Order: sequence, then structure tokens, then C-alpha cells
Amino acid sequence: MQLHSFFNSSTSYRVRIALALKGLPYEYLPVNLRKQEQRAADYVAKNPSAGVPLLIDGDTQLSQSLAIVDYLDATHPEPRLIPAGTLERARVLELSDAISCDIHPVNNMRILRYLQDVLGASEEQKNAWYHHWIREGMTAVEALLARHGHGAYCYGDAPTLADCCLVPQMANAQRMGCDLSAYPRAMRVYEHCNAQPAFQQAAPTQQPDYTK
Ligand SMILES: N[C@@H](CCC(=O)N[C@@H](CS)C(=O)NCC(=O)O)C(=O)O
Repeated sequence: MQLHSFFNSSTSYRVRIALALKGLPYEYLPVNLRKQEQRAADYVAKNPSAGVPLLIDGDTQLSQSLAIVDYLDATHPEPRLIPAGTLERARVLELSDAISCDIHPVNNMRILRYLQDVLGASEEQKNAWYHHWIREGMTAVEALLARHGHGAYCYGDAPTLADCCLVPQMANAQRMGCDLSAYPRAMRVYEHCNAQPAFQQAAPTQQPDYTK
């Protein structure tokens, strides 16, 4: 398999965690978002969404991080990251969606660029936007974890798709200077995950395209 990825991309980071948890080797194909390589015509021909990640598995080209993790779960079921049980599956997807649908899209690079380049927002206004949506989104995530979370991870004592989403989102928020002390349960899960080798292997600093 090959993975088009950018070290700082939180959606790529989700897939890297899933691949590491499953122990699957892959070739890392860097796409430099700072240089807008995701918009190059030959790349958009492969991924019409003009973003990372993009997984290549033989003749299969698959974008969308959650679809990729679902695909990996079907093709390499051990360990399962989306539980099979109806309620367990729904709970893990509920948390994953709270992050991947409600937090990540509004703070994505192209949205922040549009705010500044087209709407004329200042650096301060852009940061206020980012922090606002982290506060709103993480308050909901923390409440969901308090209600349904148990064990060392988001949902139980084994990592799931929800942890693949939570860790990159919190890392991103920390990088942007957000105060995460109001989310102690999420922080405990985050720290526990970061102590595990698979999560460490998937971290931005460990990627071949990492730069400061
Ligand atoms: N829903 C997509 C989002 C993919 C996405 O937007 N990735 C970001 C990096 S985290 C990206 O490539 N951004 C490029 C841009 O904003 O121009 C997924 O989960 O894979």
C-alpha cells in the first residue's frame, strides 16, 4: 500500500495511526500542503477532493480518512477499529463524527486561508475562529466521553476509530495554542494514546516529510 500524506495533516495522521495499530507496512508519499501540492492537476486527477490522505492499494485509490479506516478494517480486520456490535459501533462513530464532521472541516487549511485571503480576516481573527470551534467541538466531545466513555481509550480498553480522530485533533489544537485544560477526560485518553508505540510511530515528528 501507499499513502499520500502530509506530516501535519490531522486526517493523514488518523490513517497513519490505523495503519500502525494494524501493523501494516506502506510507502509514504508526501504531499506538501504548504506548497499547495494537493492542488496540482496530476494529484487532483487521483483525488478530486484535492487533499490528503489518499490510500493506494493495488488498483484501488481511496480518499476520506474515515472511509479508509473502514476499508482497512474490512481488508485487515485485526485489530478492529470500528466495533462490530450495533451500539458499540454507533458510539465510536458518534465520537468520530463529532470530531471529523463538526470540528475538523471548519478549521481546515483551505477554510482558514479563505478567511484571510478572500474575506480579509486578520491573523488574530483567524486564530479566534480556530479557538472558538475547538471550544465548541471539544466541549461536546468531553460530554460524550463523560457519558459513554470508559476504559483507557475513548471507548473501552482498546483503541478505536474515535482515538484515531481524537489524538490528531488535540495535537492540532495544542499546536494552535488552544487551552485544553477544560477537557480532562479527553486529555487523559490523549496522553494514554501518546504513550503507545503505534500512536508514537504515526506522530507528525516521525514522518519522512517532517519539518519544523
Ligand atoms: N474529510 C476529509 C478531509 C481531508 C482534508 O481536508 N485534509 C486536509 C489536511 S488535514 C487537506 O488536505 N487540506 C488541504 C487544503 O485545505 O487545501 C478526510 O477525512 O480525509
